[in-house]
Amino acid sequence: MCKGICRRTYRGIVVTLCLLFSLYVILYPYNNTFPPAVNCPRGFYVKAELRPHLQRPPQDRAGQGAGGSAFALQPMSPEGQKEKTQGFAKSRFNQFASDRISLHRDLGEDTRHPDCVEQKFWRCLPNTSVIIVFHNEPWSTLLRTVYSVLHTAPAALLTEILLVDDASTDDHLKKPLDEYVKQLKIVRVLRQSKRKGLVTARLVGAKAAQGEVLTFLDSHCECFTGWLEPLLARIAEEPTSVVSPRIVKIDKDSLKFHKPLPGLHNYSRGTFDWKLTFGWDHSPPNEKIGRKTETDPIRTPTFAGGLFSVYKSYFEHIGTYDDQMEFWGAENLEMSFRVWQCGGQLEIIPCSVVGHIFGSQSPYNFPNSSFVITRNLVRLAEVWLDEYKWFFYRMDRAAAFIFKNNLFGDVTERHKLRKRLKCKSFFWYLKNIYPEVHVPDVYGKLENAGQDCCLNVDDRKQQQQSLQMLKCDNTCGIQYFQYTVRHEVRLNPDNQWCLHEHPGKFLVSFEPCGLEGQETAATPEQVWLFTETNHLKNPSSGKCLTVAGRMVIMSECMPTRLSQSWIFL
Ligand code: UD2
Ligand code: MN
Repeated sequence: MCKGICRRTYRGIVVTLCLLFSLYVILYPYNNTFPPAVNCPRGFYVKAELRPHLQRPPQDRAGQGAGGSAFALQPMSPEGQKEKTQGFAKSRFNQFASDRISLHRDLGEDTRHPDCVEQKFWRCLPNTSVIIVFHNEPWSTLLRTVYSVLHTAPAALLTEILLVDDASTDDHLKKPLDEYVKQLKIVRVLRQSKRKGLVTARLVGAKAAQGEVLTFLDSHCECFTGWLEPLLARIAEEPTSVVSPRIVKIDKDSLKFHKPLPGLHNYSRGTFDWKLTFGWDHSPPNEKIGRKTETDPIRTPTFAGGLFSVYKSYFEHIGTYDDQMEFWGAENLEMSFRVWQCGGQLEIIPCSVVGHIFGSQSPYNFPNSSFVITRNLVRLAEVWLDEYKWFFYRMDRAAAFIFKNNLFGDVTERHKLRKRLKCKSFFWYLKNIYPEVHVPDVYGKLENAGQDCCLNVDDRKQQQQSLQMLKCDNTCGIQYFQYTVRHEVRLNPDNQWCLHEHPGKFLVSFEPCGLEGQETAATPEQVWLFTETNHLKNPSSGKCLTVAGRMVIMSECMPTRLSQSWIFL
């Protein structure tokens, strides 16, 4: 009898295994891509299914800029020269040339990596709205952007193109534009009545969009063959991804489109410095970042911010934008830090190539432009940078001024968002997403917000009684301190002395630093956190550094107490 049971069990196991194996074989194709959507018909899109909305009209191969080539210089009449100079002054790129290049120019043969050219896509890609915001963009660059989408994006995946006008004043962008786009069917113009900047303009577009995915482009782009499918495929596979194409240069002087060079496949990624300026560097070697094929995404610490795709629902989930940021600047870093810190990922998709005209400088004249940009940066620093914001304020005096005088507006809603999404710290971001970053030491005076006084140490005897508050003029001792990545407040210039709490005694003094090796944590009595309310708090005792007359003591932390509010300047 036992034998019979064993045989039956054995047969059962074999049958189950066979069943599992057949299921695996049937479902295998999906395993390699992304979790199949419920009604995902099997198989790949065939070419005919990815036909664009509009076929490109036949192009004159010898025409100006044809195939993405440079505008050829010709002898110029004085009027031509004048037009060119004026165009440059207004748009910061060669508008004269752009106006003479076909709005439909094709970009020649597909020079992407062969793996990109051959890449196939499962019939499950989400559709997208393309959102293009603009302010006083020349007609030719705006329309070439629109046509390049219509000529390349598969009609089946392109829900609409939304052009959002950030209160342009140029006449051609008013009625003539409305009239012109009527014939393009899926193109709509939306308008902000008041000039508020690209953030709110993009939000107008995002709100109106009907596609599952939002794809943002600047108003002077040209899309290369096959740019859209890899973006959509990646977010279908990883719905918390925010993906950028590989952005190539369209030359501001000649309008030459810099196609990917065959055989040259080193990629850039986005970075930043402590002035919070966006920059590019080379992505680490493939082996180091676990890239196995040329179609794999490249993780990027930050992104340029103008060209990207994201699920509409994820864009909303992750807090869209900080809508108090005005005009231009900083929204790209804000979104980069937010996406990473709050559980998403930011990637560049190398098979997706889009060209962009990098003008000689931002052409927008808005009142107080440098103040506005810095204020936007302070908003992001206050929300996402934790104690690392002091690096920024040390580097940028204007930012420090805006911070100190509370001119950056209210960021409570953004803090609430950070809390609601349970976002990680900036320290986590640097350690895990951008470990190559250079972290400088912050050094400077420690000014108390309640009075115009600085922490001062008598340099003759570095002891408790010599720690006091004096005028911030360096006349009676040392007023320079260093705030280290390990959260110590060190005394410059010899650096061997650390601000030290004496637990249970309300006393604080400078004592020899406990931290020896780079890997160890600092002594608990010497750890100081700069809190959101600008308190210097010792986490082990929970007390805060407090000014009492000319003395400095430890006392219970009270959020609104100015005598506990410190500024590192
Ligand atoms: C980069 C981004 C840009 C944006 C900016 C920081 C790329 C290629 N470009 O600078 O998208 O993230 O960094 O803010 O990633 N615009 C308005 N209203 C304004 C100003 C600009 O609608 O007040 C439009 C403008 O017409 C353009 C877009 O916003 O379509 C971006 O402006 P840009 O092209 O001057 O920015 P860019 O490329 O120098
Ligand atoms: Mn741009």
